[in-house]
Amino acid sequence: QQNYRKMWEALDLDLDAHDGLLEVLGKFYGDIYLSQQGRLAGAEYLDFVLSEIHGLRIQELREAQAAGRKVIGSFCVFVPEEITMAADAIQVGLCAGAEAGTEQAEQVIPRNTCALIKSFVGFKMAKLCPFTESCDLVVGETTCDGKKKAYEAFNELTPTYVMEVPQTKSKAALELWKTEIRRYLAEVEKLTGNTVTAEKLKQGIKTVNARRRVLQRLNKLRAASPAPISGRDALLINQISFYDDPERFTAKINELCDELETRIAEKQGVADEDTPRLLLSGCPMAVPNWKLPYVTESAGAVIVGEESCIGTRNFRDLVDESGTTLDEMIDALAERYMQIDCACFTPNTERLDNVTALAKDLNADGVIHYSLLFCQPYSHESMKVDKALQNEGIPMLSIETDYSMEDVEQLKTRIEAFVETL
Ligand code: BJ8
Repeated sequence: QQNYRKMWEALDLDLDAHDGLLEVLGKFYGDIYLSQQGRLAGAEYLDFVLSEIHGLRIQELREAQAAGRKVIGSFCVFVPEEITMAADAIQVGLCAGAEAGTEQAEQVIPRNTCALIKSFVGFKMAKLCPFTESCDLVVGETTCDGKKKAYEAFNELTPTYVMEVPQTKSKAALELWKTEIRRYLAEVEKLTGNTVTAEKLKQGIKTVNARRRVLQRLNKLRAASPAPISGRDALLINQISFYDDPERFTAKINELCDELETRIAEKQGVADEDTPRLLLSGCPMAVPNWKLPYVTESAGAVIVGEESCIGTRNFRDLVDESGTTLDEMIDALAERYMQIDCACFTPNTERLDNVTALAKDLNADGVIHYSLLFCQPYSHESMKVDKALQNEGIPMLSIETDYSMEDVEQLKTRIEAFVETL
């Protein structure tokens, strides 16, 4: 702790406010995670990573920086980590899952902005996040209007590079995206002083694919009944995948999956076999946003999947590994990323097929659609997702909320009522 304080000081964090944040986080974690019964032995890794969230991992990043490497932060699964890695930089997904610095944030972005955006601007302005403060560059993207405009304000606080994510899936859009990947590649080369070679990019693709594969493995195992892992723990695994070292993460989660396989063979679960199984679908849940999974699992259901960017949207598709030249690999990257079914695209009908297929694959009894308040793209799509699920006879509950705890009781009542109908 003493060493960490020096490190936090060097990062110019607001130490008192940061102490307060760690205290709340620790309490939350205890209530939501450590209180669970029958957790996996492999959850020790999750507890350790979380307990060291602002400690050991930050220290690793600082050491890497001292050795000349760069750290790049992102807020979206469109930022191609393969390229970042190929330039020997480290990419971290920045937390945007807690209410912090809201008042400060509202000085530079409108009040009717979603909680995720307010959170990342607030964390920065309140000097609370050692990840954000460790970044040599932050990479934004033109997805929703809220984020796109928030990056203009963010750039005034810290260097922010913006990738132009297309809004449609046309051929021209794919070509634009290829150009954007090349532009990003040049930017990271400039930042790091390293050249992205075909060999390095191939390695980056393999490392990120391996992480996707282990998350796919976990996802498949969750189809078992009784559910072998809680939705809370599975969400945490997905959240950690954005900032822990990729190779360590992949190895640890593979071990955890081995343990899950044994559990499944022994018909052991975290809930009884007749517990209603729910799929969460919609906006990403960034660390430490555990509110909805906690409320849902306290309302007598178990969560068996997350159709979101901190979930299947991040690992469903792999990059084709057969390319040998830089050009071929960039094409393969562009094609893979353009399969992401984010609600910011129009039209985005593939998401409707993907949600229904996932609900069936995971033997879900129902779906909770989660939109953050003021999130236009996902709120619009909740209606379409509802219709698509209805056609397949799968019930859905639509929830709109933010990060405050004020509506927890109300949410619980609604979810309990929904669960009773299943
Ligand atoms: S690829 S989902 S991570 S953009 S909740 S900020 S959409 S108003 S997060 Fe996303 Fe990339 Fe798409 Fe995924 Fe805007 Fe909505 Fe807020 Fe959102």
